[in-house]
Amino acid sequence: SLLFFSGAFSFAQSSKTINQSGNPIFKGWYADPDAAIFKNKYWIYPTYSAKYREQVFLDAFSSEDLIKWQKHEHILDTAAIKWANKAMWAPAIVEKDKKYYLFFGANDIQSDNEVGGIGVAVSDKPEGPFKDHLGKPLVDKFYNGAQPIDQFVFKDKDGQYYLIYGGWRHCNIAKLNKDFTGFLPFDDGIIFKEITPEKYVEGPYMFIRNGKYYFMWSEGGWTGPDYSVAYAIGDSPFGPFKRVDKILKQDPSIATGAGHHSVIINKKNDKYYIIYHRRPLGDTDGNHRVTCIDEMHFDAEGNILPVKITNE
Ligand code: FUB
Repeated sequence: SLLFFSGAFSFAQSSKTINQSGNPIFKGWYADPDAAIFKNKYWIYPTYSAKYREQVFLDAFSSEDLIKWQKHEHILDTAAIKWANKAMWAPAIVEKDKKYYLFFGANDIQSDNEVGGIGVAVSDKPEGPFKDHLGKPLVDKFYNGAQPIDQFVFKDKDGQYYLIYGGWRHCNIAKLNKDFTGFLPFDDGIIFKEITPEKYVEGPYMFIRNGKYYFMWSEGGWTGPDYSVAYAIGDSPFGPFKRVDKILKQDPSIATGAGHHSVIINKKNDKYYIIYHRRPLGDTDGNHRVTCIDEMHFDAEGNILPVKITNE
């Protein structure tokens, strides 16, 4: 577990700084956390977990020590994104050429005839304000059956950025162009390559460890107790990815439905942390999701060990 101080929660006087020891790491209903480190600070970009029509903005959180979290309100909202009107989901942040790009889903489109999909916003600072980068979605259709949501931006060893995304049990990877305004075709001319592993539902994530590509995703129904995270290991970002196992799931003594995660790697001490959301025990509101951090360990062969979810 990620325990720096023991004892009860203590909240700092400022309404925007939360000094909280333990999980959840900050107050409020926040899901789908994407974590990053910018200039010696940890940043978390989550979904504001409310009803569809209330999901019209994104907040971010920053911390120097993973204990005191500063809330940055409305770093992006639908006033800046004219084509978006609800369901602003699952941000994915990336820094490139001194700019911060925030990829997000909006409108939860159910067909190619609706307006919405995956958008890109840009700012000079991690706390925003972010502006619409394109004036329209970057992905606005269902390629290979993948709903255009749950984006993750992956930087490969050679510096190439990829968009990995997809709901509705399909996952695509696409090669981003230099200024994130569109995609470059693969050698075979394809733009959206499907890399869906067995049991994949949504929430993809990728990182490299000892030269191997770890691909992780959520399984189960997003409001149910079976919501969880599983993974595969491949030799390239395109796989093939053979599912290894589930590594994050509910614990009936702690919380239910643990999923949609990201990973922080502390290169100084080679520690890995999984940042994810889960639902408090006994709660019946599917949107009551809170953001938590726990440690992630590997065995000698490089397999991810089951994560122990904690209150610490
Ligand atoms: O938060 C909205 C949706 O719920 C996300 O896009 C999914 O991954 C699930 O967490």
